[in-house]
Amino acid sequence: MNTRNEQLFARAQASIPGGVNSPVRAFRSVGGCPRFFVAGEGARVRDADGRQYIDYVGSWGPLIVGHAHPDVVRAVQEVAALGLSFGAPTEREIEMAEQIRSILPSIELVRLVSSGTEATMSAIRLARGFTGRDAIVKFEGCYHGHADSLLVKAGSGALTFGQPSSGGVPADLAAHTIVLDFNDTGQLETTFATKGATIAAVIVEPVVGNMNLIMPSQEFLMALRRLCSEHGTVLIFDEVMTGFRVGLTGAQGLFGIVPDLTTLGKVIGGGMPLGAFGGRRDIMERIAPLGSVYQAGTLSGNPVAVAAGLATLRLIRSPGFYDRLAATTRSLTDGLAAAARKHGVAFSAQSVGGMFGLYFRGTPPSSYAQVMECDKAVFNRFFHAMLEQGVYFAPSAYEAGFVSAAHSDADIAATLAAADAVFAGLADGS
Ligand code: KE4
Repeated sequence: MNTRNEQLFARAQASIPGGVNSPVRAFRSVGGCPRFFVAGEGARVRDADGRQYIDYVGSWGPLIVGHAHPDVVRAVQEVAALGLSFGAPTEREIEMAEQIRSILPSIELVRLVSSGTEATMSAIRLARGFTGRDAIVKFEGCYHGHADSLLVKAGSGALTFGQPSSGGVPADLAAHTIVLDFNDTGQLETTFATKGATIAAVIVEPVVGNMNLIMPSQEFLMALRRLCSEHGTVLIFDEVMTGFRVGLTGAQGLFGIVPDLTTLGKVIGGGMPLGAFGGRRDIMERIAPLGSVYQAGTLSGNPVAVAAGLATLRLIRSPGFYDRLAATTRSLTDGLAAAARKHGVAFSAQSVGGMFGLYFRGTPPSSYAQVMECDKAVFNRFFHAMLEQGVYFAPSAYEAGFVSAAHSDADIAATLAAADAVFAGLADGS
């Protein structure tokens, strides 16, 4: 007898490519049938078969205060009742821009958009317009959304399906994208020594979340900053995932690096469609209507999305929010590593703020090559076994995980109890 999830998946595939509106949701790399969720509350979600899961995806990062937080829902209801969109400026957008600037002082001017992809696509065009150069640098395994220039050796869903370089991207456009190895400072130095004068921008996930969680070396980030300054290259920190996630001031605050531009998304919308890009005034003033670099959006700064974001920012700015979030996340990763060790499973885990990585290798990877050494088959068995136990991790070995303020000690304890049984099963090959 087919489950409701299976019935919905079959129906979805009749009308939607792969049955999903974003590829990584399709369970293609872990196998099996995606769960169709009907409701979320706090740290938990419920699927079409009525099964509940402790959720460590949180819509891929936005739900840092948990599902359906009453303050966020109320803000959305109140603002929606006043009108969903005007295509004209509203005071709330100014408040959001002021909030972002007060939290991230590297941002002097900021433009709101409707997704992380729009933010990074716009930032790349702006850097090219500002410098008059065409080449950009990205790093293998990093994912910055699906703009053409950035779908070259990308991470996340592209990596998950083994198509890191997408079809449909013209070769003479992809030729302007130089792909280097994350954390390889020597290669960076060499590239800038020979091509620095041609490079418009470097775009980087300062803490990588799209080839699983990879931490940067301080040396690498400092070299990035120094080399970009020396060669007049725009340094873009793509903080769509790390912004307000690894700490209130993102990776730039954590590592003390001042980027020229920052891209944001996810948390700033609290689950609603909102992204942003911003940074140095002299660069941002090149954006239309002030400058020659065009960028626009019917729903940019949408009042309802901004209301959800503002309610979320109010909650995350409460005293001790990130200390508690980091402690909860660390108790998860420490507990999982202890359970794996107890059963002799080759496993490691790490966390930063409310974000974590799980690896089926003895130590956390620090490069794309080391990520490729992780045992993906064992991860897939772990993923499904945990799903059966009512714990929902990202359906891909190449994604980071997320904890919310709604995850209680009881949720972590329940997760670790499930993991103990699962690691025991993995150890005896079941
Ligand atoms: P969106 O266009 O999906 O809002 O943002 C693109 C993006 C840009 N930069 C970074 C660092 C990102 O992580 C993302 C999107 N992240 C993925 C999860 N790894 C979104 C999930 C999906 O593609 O469905």
